[in-house]
Amino acid sequence: MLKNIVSLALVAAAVVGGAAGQELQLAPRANSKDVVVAIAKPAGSGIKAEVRFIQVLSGSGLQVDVQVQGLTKGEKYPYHIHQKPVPANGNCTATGGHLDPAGAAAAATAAGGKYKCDPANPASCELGDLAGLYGNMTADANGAFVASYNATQLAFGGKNTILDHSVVIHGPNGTRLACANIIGYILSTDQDSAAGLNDGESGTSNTHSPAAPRAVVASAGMLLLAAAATLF
Ligand SMILES: *[C@@H]1O[C@H](CO)[C@@H](O)[C@H](O)[C@H]1NC(C)=O
Ligand SMILES: *[C@@H]1O[C@H](CO)[C@@H](O)[C@H](O)[C@H]1NC(C)=O
Ligand SMILES: *[C@@H]1O[C@H](CO)[C@@H](O)[C@H](O)[C@H]1NC(C)=O
Ligand SMILES: *[C@@H]1O[C@H](CO)[C@@H](O)[C@H](O)[C@H]1NC(C)=O
Ligand SMILES: [Cu+2]
Repeated sequence: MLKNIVSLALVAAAVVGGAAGQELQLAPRANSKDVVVAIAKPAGSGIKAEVRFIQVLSGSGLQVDVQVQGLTKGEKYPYHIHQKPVPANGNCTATGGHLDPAGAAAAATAAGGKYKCDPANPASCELGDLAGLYGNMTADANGAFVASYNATQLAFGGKNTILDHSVVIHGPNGTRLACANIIGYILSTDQDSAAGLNDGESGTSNTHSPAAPRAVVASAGMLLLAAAATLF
């Protein structure tokens, strides 16, 4: 268990250093299972952010690591996972509304009320309402914000998948200041699966010699394969 936490931390550190598609060096892991991560790097309006989603090896959900620079101290910045990807021209308005597969917002409206996320009752919250569930971004004296939490409802597959969606950071008045697509990666110490090919190995055994760990940018389909191979 402790080893898993340590490897996840190392994996996360390794990912930050690398650009998309570039080979990344990973620390040896306690077992040969692939780790699936996804990263969004919203930038704009003087804000630079990185939001990492890391598969939690035990239990459900994703660990979310948020790092932001360029905020104004004293202001509150809501942020969410939005439904649609960011188009090539970077237009944050084109990302549509919040990711809400269970229809929490519609349910609130149908009940005659206004949507309000009560973190004590996650069912009242849109799946993508990260600020509502875990708090707004706020700046320290250096204009930075850091947070880390486990979002048990988020997933890399199924109805609660975050893949093919985007992260949007709003200003205090709701303006969309920065946005980016959520890009998935498979991190593996296994050369075959690092190339996105499921070699059919099951369980925790790995008959491969420990090849140089690699990471690849993954499509949603590849991530689903890897997630399935990891979880079951
Ligand atoms: C941005 O997207 C919105 C919503 O799709 C659209 O109405 C607007 O015209 C777009 N703006 C630009 C500059 O493309
Ligand atoms: C998330 O959950 C995992 C597994 O239980 C745990 O190892 C990790 O420390 C948790 N992360 C946070 C930020 O609470
Ligand atoms: C909202 O705030 C942004 C800065 O966060 C500012 O540029 C914009 O003019 C504001 N919009 C309105 C309608 O006040
Ligand atoms: C988050 O920030 C928004 C915009 O400033 C504000 O309307 C909302 O009340 C804040 N939420 C919390 C829980 O502070
Ligand atoms: Cu939003």
